[in-house]
Amino acid sequence: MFLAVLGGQARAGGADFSFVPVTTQVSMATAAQKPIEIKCVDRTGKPVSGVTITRVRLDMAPDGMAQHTAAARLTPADSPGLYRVDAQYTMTGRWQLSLAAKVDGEIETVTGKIVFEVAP
Ligand SMILES: [Cu+2]
Repeated sequence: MFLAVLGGQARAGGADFSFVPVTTQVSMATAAQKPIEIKCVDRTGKPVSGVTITRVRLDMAPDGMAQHTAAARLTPADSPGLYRVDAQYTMTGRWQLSLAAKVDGEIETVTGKIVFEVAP
């Protein structure tokens, strides 16, 4: 019994969690009121609580502008694993959010990339 539990934990890893977008489009004009939201989920798609975001990068790599960055701040929203992404977008097009996080009970760092569209 004890060994079986250890075996299960050994197979778990950072890849057991992922970041997914709740919305994939945001308007530059209303981004402050209606920001992009993302959530951290487990393999079954269930939202995960106990997430600490450790790194955030926002850039336009999907449109060939990896050097075009913007500051981004993730704020926990009102349900587990859900975050709103506050950013000052300076251009329409596709933006990529690169994330690293720690999840309670998981030793490995969880990473993820989310691409979304910024419309006028
Ligand atoms: Cu750009």
